[in-house]
Amino acid sequence: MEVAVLPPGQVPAELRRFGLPEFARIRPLVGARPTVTVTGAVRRPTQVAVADLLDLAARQEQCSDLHCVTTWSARDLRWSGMRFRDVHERVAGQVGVAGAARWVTFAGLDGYRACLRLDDALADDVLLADSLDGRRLGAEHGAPLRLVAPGHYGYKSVKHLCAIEYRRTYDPGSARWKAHPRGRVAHEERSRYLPGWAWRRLWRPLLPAVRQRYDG
Ligand SMILES: Nc1nc2c(c(=O)[nH]1)N[C@H]1C(S)=C(S)[C@@H](COP(=O)(O)O)O[C@H]1N2
Ligand SMILES: [Mo]
Repeated sequence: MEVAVLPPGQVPAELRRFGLPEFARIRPLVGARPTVTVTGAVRRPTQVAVADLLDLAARQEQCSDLHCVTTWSARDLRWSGMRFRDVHERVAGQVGVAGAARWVTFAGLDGYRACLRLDDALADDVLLADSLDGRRLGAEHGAPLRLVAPGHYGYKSVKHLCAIEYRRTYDPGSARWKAHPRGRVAHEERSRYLPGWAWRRLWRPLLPAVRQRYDG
């Protein structure tokens, strides 16, 4: 039997709703016609219905793992949705994204925000997903649409997506100083200031308390 190896410092877990503790009690209500606002370093900010966004490009199916900085990993999640790159290519000209935009912040209906370097967000495996394991994404895991960025720690994969903000500069977002600007799993970029292996030891003991806030 082939046993795939998890990235350094990660342990396998079931997928459960999780996030920053301060967002644990916010379960956004998704309206009948949800939209995504495209704004920031653009000439013509716009708002697109999620339904129209999903018609912009070919649907992609992807099986990937979700790695949280607090050291749990949920494996083999079957996402379906659009490549962010395909959406970007169709919308960027329309909104007039500034040539100097190097970063992109994704925001959720709960007010949560996370920023990716634009070139990282344009990778093949970065999706705007509306489906998980063959079912429409529920309130639990990010309805109506969530970002899936498997090469980056989970805090970059914003649930309940309602805004895409192109930026000239990095934006720490909701995780503030705890966020790493790139957050690449392969480089163990868990947080800033200390190496990844040091953050493992700091984040792991906090996991049970955060779990409890989400489960309770
Ligand atoms: N809108 C929103 N997105 C979010 C978060 C959040 O609190 N709010 N938490 C992030 C973190 S830290 C993780 S690990 C994943 C967890 O995804 P899950 O709830 O589907 O397990 O969502 C990410 N996206
Ligand atoms: Mo996380």
